[in-house]
Amino acid sequence: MKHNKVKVIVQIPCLNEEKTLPLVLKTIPKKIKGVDSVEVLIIDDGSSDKTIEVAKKHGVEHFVLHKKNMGLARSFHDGIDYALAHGADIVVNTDGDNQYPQERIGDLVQPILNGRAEIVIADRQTGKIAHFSPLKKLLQRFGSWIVNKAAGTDLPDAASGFRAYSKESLLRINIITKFSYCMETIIQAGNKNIPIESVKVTTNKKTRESRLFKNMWQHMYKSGAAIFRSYIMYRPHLIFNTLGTVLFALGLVPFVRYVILYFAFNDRGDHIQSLVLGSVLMFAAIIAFALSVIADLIRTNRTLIEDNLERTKRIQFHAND
Ligand SMILES: Nc1nc2c(ncn2[C@@H]2O[C@H](COP(=O)(O)OP(=O)(O)O)[C@@H](O)[C@H]2O)c(=O)[nH]1
Ligand SMILES: [Mg+2]
Repeated sequence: MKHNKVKVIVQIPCLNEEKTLPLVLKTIPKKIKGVDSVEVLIIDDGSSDKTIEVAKKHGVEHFVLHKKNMGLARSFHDGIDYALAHGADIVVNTDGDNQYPQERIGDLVQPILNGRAEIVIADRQTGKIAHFSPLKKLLQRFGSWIVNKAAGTDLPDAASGFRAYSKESLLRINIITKFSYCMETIIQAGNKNIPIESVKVTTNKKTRESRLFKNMWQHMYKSGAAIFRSYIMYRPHLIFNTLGTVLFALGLVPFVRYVILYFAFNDRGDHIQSLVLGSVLMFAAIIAFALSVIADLIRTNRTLIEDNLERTKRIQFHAND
């Protein structure tokens, strides 16, 4: 990093975390090697408990307040905006339920300070977490595998929310979906060739059930939808051309059958059904190929808009001064 003074802002998105927040705040290091100041930012997403009072009592000076619950992705987005506007060089995200070991924030920011990475993700080593069932562990691995495929990365824990982001990476990433910014940031960063590293950590004891997901199936469904959308955004060719090719091949079968029967066997019988089925499948294939072209055109547009957004953010946050 080229800055003389390095400021780290640790942001904690909170929804009614009065019970566990003191633990989180106490374990955030006051000093980090190579860093000049560590400050804490609470994003309160419409808590109805004493989250804000508790945070103030523990010396937190930065707040983003939502009067109404706006969701985690939006909270993350607003926190980033606030942190960059207040001079953060690195933004660390941790949870309010004390799931993550804040003591390790120093290790999390090192790869950024060394210039090796722009994003560092804590690897919770989910395979070793005692309260995760074997099925949940398997699904975690599968989820990470799909995200890595979409991003072109090789990260062990794609769903971990304990992360450090450099200012540079934050200027280039845009949170779009309402859900699962965790995976979205990886897929975007991977596709933009932003270097990501992971650091092994051990999670703390579970303090309560997840509030983001009622159960594993809901988690899977939502993650699946988010990943699918990312594929359509970043790999539209793969999706639509595969679909088109499969439909085309399927459509060819009844056609070929018809032609062979008609010409080779001179069978002039009732085979119009084959022609109809073949035509329908072929048309579907053409639509898929057309969607591929359209998706590609939209992607070109998005790239231009994103470039514009990055330049705007650089001006807004004085990144070029
Ligand atoms: N801003 C915001 N934060 C939330 C919301 N729901 C949960 N959180 C926070 O997101 C973090 C993770 O939530 P948690 O329930 O532990 O989900 P887990 O990641 O599945 O364990 C915690 O810091 C919560 O306070 C929400 O609706 N809005
Ligand atoms: Mg949690």
